Amino acid sequence: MSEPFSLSDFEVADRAALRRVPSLSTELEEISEVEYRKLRIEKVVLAGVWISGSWQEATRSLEELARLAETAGSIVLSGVIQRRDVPDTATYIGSGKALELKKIVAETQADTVIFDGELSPGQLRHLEDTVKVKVIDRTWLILDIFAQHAKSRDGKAQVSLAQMQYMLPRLRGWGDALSRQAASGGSVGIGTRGPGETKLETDRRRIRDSMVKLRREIKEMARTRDTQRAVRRKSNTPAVAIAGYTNAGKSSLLNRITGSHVLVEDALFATLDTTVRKAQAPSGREVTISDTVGFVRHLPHQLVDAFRSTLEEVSDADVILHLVDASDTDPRGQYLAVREVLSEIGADNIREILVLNKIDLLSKEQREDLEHEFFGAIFVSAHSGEGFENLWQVIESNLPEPTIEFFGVIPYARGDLLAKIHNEGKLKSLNNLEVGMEVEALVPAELAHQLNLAKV
Ligand SMILES: Nc1nc2c(ncn2[C@@H]2O[C@H](COP(=O)(O)OP(=O)(O)OP(=O)(O)O)[C@@H](O)[C@H]2O)c(=O)[nH]1
Ligand SMILES: [Mg+2]
Repeated sequence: MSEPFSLSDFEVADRAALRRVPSLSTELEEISEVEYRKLRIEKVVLAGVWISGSWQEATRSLEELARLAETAGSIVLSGVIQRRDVPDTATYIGSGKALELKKIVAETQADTVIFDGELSPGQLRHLEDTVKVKVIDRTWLILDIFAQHAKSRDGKAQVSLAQMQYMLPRLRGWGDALSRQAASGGSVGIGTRGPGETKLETDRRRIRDSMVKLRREIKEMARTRDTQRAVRRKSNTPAVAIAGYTNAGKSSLLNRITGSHVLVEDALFATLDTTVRKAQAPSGREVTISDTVGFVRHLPHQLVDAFRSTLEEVSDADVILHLVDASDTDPRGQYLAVREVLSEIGADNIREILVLNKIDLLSKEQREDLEHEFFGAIFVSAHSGEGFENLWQVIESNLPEPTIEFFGVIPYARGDLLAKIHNEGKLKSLNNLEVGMEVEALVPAELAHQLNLAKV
């Protein structure tokens, strides 16, 4: 997976020698269409259209699609890009190209074609009818990766909901033969179907029912998380959220700052669940730092919707560390894609610190170019630790200021309050008097209240 994918690298004949997965046709009668779509995508051909931008951008996009496909566990056999002014309404790539694709599929014995975009239900149907194998798009591929990586109950529910939402308008049913067979009391899903209901209708009904249930579950889980966040907020600890493109090094950054051991992997979407940890800034002030799911170009809006409550960790933060992989071929593209999602989740007004990570991989010239391009950004390496002192300084200067002035004398026995001032506020002066400690500080409201109660 670490090898960059190159379209010309593939020896089609070589790959075709691989054993073909046994045909799915016999299984189709036993499973619902949703399950069929979820079947492991094994040997794939990629197809994209080049509409705007440079040729380089078009290939880069297909290369990223290949990485996504590999992350989902497939072997990429071949890839095609078609130049068009607009995608074809019926077949996305155009009917001529679709026939060409059919030939490539037959030659390579691929079992799936993945399109680099989101296909309309009609396009999906046309293309499946033409190429005669399963057709999926970038959106479904990303949903599939999320489904494979989701671990928590919460994450699984959110992904399932997104998958169903995507699937509902795209269900095809398996043709008349199958529904007739079912209607006449065949072996398909006995007892699950009302009188006269086709398999397609049954699938639709099942999905709608499950979606209602999932929405309810997700809401309940979100409530628990809201409560936890409310507790953290009440303690006046500023919240710093790490956001960024998938594989930018967000989990690595969290681990370095907080000494945690969140899974770090050279894979897309390694992290789906949010981790929140406490950390202490060099001045002693406490903050929480959260690591969460990464973003990608054209992140499916179904996912953004379903993950909205998870992403509140970001949209509710005081400061966002926007992490960009400086060693990527297109850091600006990553940056823009993340900005887009941030604005979609209503986080574009939050203070944002731009951090370019993985500078240990850059040459001197590359670094200078990026320093010029991303003027004012912080350059770090989560691996070597370079730049972290500076990063902390910038984080601290962006934390919300404690607002209440306190001046008074607190008893020596209340060292706990002094510690709190260090953690949550700013100590301006400290005089040790006979009766106690004379303190001048800027503190949050809650702590000001406690200090006033303890004052001598
Ligand atoms: N050379 C180098 N590699 C890094 C650095 N930071 C992270 N990596 C590598 O980049 C890959 C991704 O790191 P993660 O921390 O998992 O990235 P992430 O942003 O959490 O990724 P997802 O959770 O998958 O979105 C891993 O192979 C890391 O070892 C760095 O500063 N330098
Ligand atoms: Mg991660």
